[in-house]
Amino acid sequence: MQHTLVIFKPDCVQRRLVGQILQRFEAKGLRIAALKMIQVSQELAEQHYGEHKERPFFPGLIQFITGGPVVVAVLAGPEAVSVVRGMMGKTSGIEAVPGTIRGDFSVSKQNNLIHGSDSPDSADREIALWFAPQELLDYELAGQHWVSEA
Ligand code: 3AN
Repeated sequence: MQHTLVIFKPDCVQRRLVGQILQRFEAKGLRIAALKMIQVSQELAEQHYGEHKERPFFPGLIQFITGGPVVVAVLAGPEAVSVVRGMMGKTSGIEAVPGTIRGDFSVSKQNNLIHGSDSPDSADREIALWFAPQELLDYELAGQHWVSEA
């Protein structure tokens, strides 16, 4: 069982797509382990996107992610990191394949609706950045054995 961090970015909230996209993850069989809406601070944004600090799009990215409220979640399931990445599609909504979230809802590189951790190590780092340990809930879903083996 793996955990991954998903951010429903400000464009997702503003376009009223949070419910629809969260629904895809639930329908897939992932469990919501944590969920909240927050206004991202400059500091959290810079920490989260630290690896892109030198990139030309960094200032715009920070402005974008702090530009309105986000919904942030921890999703749990077998291979949750790669399952979510696959469902997201390529970074650019223009290149993302139809059927993926970005392929279906985005035509932008920056305004691509959601973030998902890109590796289990990133997931650990990001979950610790966005959530306090007590915000993650460990519970059983009814009928889970009909969804997955683990
Ligand atoms: P992903 O979200 O697919 O893992 P990353 O980690 O390469 O993509 O980039 C992080 C975020 O930076 C993207 N989600 C997107 O919002 C923004 N971004 C990436 N590349 C560009 C770009 N060329 N121009 C503008 N924004 C970008």
